[in-house]
Parts: sequence; C-alpha cells; structure tokens
Amino acid sequence: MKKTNLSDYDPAAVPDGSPYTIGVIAAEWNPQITDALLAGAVDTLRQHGVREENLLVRRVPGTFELSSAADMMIHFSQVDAVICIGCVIQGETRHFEFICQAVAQGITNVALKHERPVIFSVLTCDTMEQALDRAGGRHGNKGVEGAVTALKMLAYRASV
Ligand code: DLZ
Repeated sequence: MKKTNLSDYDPAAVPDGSPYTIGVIAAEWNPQITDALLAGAVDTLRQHGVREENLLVRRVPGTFELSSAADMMIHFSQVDAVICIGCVIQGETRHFEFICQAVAQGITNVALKHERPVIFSVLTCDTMEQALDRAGGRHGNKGVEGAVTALKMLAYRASV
C-alpha cells in the first residue's frame, strides 16, 4: 500500500487562530490513539495562533458521548468551534456500527444547530494497526487534520 501522509498540509494556507476560542474533546476509549490525536490537534492549534487561555480541552468516556459533550460545551462555554476526537475499533458485535452512526449524525446535528464548526476527528477502523497509522503513524494524524479543518471552517464562517 502507498505510504501517504494524509495529514500533509500547507501551513501558509491555514487561517490565523488568534481570534478564536476552540474546544477539543477526546474520548477515553483507546487512549493510545486518542491521546496522540489530542496532542496533534492541540499542537496544531497553538502553532496557528490559538492562545492557551482560549483552548478548552476536555475528556469524555467514549466516542458515543462526543456529540452531546460538544453541544454542552458550545452552550455553556460559548466556544467558537469544537474538535471531537475518538477512535472506534471494529469488534465482534454490532456496537461499532451504532457508535459510528450515532456520532457522525450527532456531530452533524450539533454543527447545524449552533452554526459553528464541529469537527469529526473520529477514527473508525477495522484494526488497531489502522488506527495507529492515522494517529501519528505513516498516514499522518487525524487530530492535526481536525485542527486545520476547524480553523478553515472558522474563516469560512467569518466570510459568509
Ligand atoms: C462500548 C464501546 C465499545 C464496545 N467500543 C468503543 C470503541 O471502540 N471506542 C469508543 O470510543 N467507545 C467505545 N465504547 C463506549 C461508547 O462510546 C460509550 O461510551 C458507551 O456506550 C456509553 O454510552
């Protein structure tokens, strides 16, 4: 398989994050993965100007909780955007399908309800190896991509 880093991006094309307050919520399940995604997201936000005091980092038990947690964070803390970080690994039961379906729809609903960027940095993988490849491994880091997407969507929101 081609060893593409899916997270490569042009830093010059990323909007300045200094005006914004951004929340990052990470699931506790699969912590080896979610810790790496969280670090990638937070480092990238800092590199692009988001101030320490404007970063709100929180943990929730599992990926299923991400959308309700994002809704609460926007409601109670008025953050401009939220990056939702999780990792669901296919198991022997249908739990995987229900969690993935619920979080994808839930995050979409929260973004539409609040008219703010709510970013899907959730890995949905067949194996732990696939997740590691996308959490700082050979395919990059989906947390980095989530941070870049949040800043681009905030600039989009300011432009319309
Ligand atoms: C229950 C469960 C299972 C089986 N697998 C995962 C997973 O791979 N990744 C993850 O983030 N969370 C998992 N969970 C927990 C659910 O997301 C949720 O926390 C519980 O169902 C309680 O609502």
